[in-house]
Amino acid sequence: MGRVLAVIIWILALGSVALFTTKKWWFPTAISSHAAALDRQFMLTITIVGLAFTAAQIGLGYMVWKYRDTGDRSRATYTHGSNRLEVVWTIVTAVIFIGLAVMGQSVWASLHFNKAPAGSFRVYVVAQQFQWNFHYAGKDGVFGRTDPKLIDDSSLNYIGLDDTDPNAKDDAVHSVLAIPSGRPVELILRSKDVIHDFWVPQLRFKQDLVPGMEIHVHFTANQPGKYELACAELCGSLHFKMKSYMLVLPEAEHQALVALPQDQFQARMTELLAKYQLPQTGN
Ligand SMILES: [Cu+2]
Repeated sequence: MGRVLAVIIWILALGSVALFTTKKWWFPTAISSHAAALDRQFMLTITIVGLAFTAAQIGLGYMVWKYRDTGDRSRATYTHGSNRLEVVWTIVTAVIFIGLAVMGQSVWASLHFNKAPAGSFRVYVVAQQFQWNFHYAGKDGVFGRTDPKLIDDSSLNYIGLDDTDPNAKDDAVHSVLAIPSGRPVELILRSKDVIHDFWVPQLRFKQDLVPGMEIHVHFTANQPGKYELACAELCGSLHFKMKSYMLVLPEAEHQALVALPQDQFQARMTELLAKYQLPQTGN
């Protein structure tokens, strides 16, 4: 029985590793400028963790095999172990994992902690159960005033935009995120109710939206197209419906879109959504 268990452990371990090494299920093709560095870090981390996992499982199977019940009724012996070994592998493990964490934070921190570059295209993202609202500044590039007291979902004023503010006249609010290709984008993330999470797998970008907080993040997408945008935080009973699209548009097409007045903006967005196709799955 001990041998069977050992072999099962090895098969399960190698099967798990094969799921990753064959890359049958893998990330979609990346479309952001930081993605290469992030994917490199991911590969490094998963390779080191994978090697440690494989070694540990092979060792576990070996112990199960070697110390199986052979029916000779010999008594087990107690050993206290080795303090030196304990210290060595604790330090080695700590160095590896702290090293990976320190290396990994540089890309992440550059997008989450640093200020967005000057000239970034800015969008306010207001999440709510269960939809995305993207607030565009319009032709003047200045956001109209918003006030939580003016929020009225029944009249479609989801973000509380103050119509009396002159800067709000050319603003547009839409459920789809449209950003320029090749130009930095700054998102200012807010939530009206619970924690939501902005996630576009191709962007290699994921960030929570937290009620009461205004979270600034930035990135640059460089591949025009239509991409699925999901809420990646279980935010309520209709969480699964909280999805939308992100359109990455060539700069000129994007500039023309955001300069349109609100009603034409909505119509143009519908056209653009039909014009661009989602990437083929599995790539
Ligand atoms: Cu959500």
